[in-house]
Amino acid sequence: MDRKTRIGAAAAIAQLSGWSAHAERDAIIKSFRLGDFNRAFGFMSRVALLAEKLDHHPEWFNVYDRIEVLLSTHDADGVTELDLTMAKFMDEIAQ
Ligand code: H2B
Repeated sequence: MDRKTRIGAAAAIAQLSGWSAHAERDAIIKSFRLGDFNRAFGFMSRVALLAEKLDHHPEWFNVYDRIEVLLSTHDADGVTELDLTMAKFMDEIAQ
């Protein structure tokens, strides 16, 4: 399947833990709490490198150790395999 084929938020969260479907958009969201700003920024830096590699970029909001993430594929107007890949990577490095 093409990585930009829409799978939808429900299918994505069924394969993840701690992610929710956005109320208005076909998008998945999660709030990460990483303990301090250094860890939060390190997390964002690692995600930024993957985002550039995949040409797929998160929407996020950061205050100190908290990062609110929203993943959706704008070109597909919804959640795709690319969002799933990115969500799994975030979960992996947030440990
Ligand atoms: N990020 C996300 N989340 N969705 C996209 O559809 C997308 C992107 N498209 N990053 C890419 C960039 C596109 O705009 C460029 C031109 O390839």
